[in-house]
Amino acid sequence: MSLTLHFHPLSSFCWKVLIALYENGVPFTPNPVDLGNPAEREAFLKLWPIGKFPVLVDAERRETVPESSIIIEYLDRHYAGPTPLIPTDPDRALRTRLCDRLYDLYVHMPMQQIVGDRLRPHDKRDPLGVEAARGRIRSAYTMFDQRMATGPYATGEAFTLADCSALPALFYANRVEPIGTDRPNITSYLERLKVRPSVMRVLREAEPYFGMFPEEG
Ligand SMILES: N[C@@H](CCC(=O)N[C@@H](CS)C(=O)NCC(=O)O)C(=O)O
Repeated sequence: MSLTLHFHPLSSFCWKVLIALYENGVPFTPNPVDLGNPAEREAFLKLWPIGKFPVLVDAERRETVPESSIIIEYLDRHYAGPTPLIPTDPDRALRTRLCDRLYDLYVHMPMQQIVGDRLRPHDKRDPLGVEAARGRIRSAYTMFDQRMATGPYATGEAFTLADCSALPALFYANRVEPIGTDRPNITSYLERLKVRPSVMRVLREAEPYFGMFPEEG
């Protein structure tokens, strides 16, 4: 098999890529990485010195591809399947990439900041940073709720890269900063995504690890 995905089943950015792989039934070898294990960490850092997963290795094309959005573009270009993840129309492609950026930067990363803060010792926590992150997520929820008024997917009729980004971002952000009842469009969008077969598979595979998610406190 040509493709190996270095990942962790609980990692939200890895979910993005797993959803894309499952959408198109792309065969790959999963390599779960435990960054807490010194030998695995060292091997992973040799592969990708930034040390963040997911990383896709394509043995046949001799490519090591980091960064979830870039991996999805790579898969779409070289391992296309029934679900095109980047629209062929350039303007629609641009809107898709914009939506992917917006979910990553204003929902996913602030969510990571809040979760990361919970893992710190109490005297090293950053309540102001966490409050700012919560505010950023809330503004993004409101913006996405307005953008989702048409749906059914993030950029319209077709499931794309933007939906691969939206699901992990909204799923975990909703746990740390609940979407609430006053944003019906993204609430129903998230529920719609959760029953997509690719997403159901990712959630099922992550379930044994959910106990590792740090709760508030
Ligand atoms: N911009 C990166 C972000 C990747 C990322 O933040 N991955 C997290 C897991 S969700 C990670 O590797 N964390 C481990 C660490 O930072 O040590 C992407 O889109 O792939």
